[in-house]
Amino acid sequence: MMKLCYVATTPDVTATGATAYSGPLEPFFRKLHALGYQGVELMVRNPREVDLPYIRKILSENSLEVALVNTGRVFLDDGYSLMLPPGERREEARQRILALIDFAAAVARPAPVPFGPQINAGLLRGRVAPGQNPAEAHAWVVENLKYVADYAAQKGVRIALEPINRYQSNFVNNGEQAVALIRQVGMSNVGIQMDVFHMNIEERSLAGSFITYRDWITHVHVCDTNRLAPGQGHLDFVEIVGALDALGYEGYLSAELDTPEQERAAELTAAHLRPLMRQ
Ligand code: LER
Ligand code: MN
Repeated sequence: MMKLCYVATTPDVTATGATAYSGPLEPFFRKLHALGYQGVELMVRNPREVDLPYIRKILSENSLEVALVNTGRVFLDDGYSLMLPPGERREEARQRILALIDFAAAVARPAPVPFGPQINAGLLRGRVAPGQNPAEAHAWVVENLKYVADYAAQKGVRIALEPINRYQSNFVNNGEQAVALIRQVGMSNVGIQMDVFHMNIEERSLAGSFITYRDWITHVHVCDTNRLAPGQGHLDFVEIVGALDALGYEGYLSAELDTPEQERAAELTAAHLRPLMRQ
């Protein structure tokens, strides 16, 4: 059975405007549980600044799993990415990502079924800089992704590579490019996270892409065409949820929304999606 979660930042994320709820976590977790959510996706910048026992306590009190640790702020706020060439910054970036993998393994307990603890590599993979040789940038990503995926495999953590639309990234914009990169990396714990916001821009068909990439998909971000709550734009969630259900997808639908009214959006998301999901 598919499950529903919502993205929330941990307090180490201080920048405003994240595509997530930001604020006191305890009342928000209580609200998510009351609305029928089974999990949360934690958007984390530096896990060393996060009070892990406290987060675990409020998760457990509200029967919530951690579906995935989102790493977008690590790139946006600190500039660390998988595209860095050998050197001091790359070493720092690798250490930060290994810390995020340890955090995912420690916070996602019990591990969510069927995919276990995961971190994503969305914006984290970096952007090819003007004048940079794209083939060289690609090679650094393969090398760094292999390195962190190898560590993640030892910790039982999956990495979900998220295709990002062309207006936010110039590297891996669609499922086809994600699969090609995953094949090059050659690690069985690297899969794909599809985000319907990016898919709506880059893929020919939403349902068709879910079918094509079904063997790789371990997490799905949902929002409507305008990145508001499902139901507030013109995506067909009967088709989206129906397609994933028909494929036997049993992972999370995770609401990643761009709105100042995250609490209201959590209500709207549950009201629109829960009736479409088998309970
Ligand atoms: C960014 O647009 C996004 O979709 C995030 O999930 C990236 O980590
Ligand atoms: Mn996303």
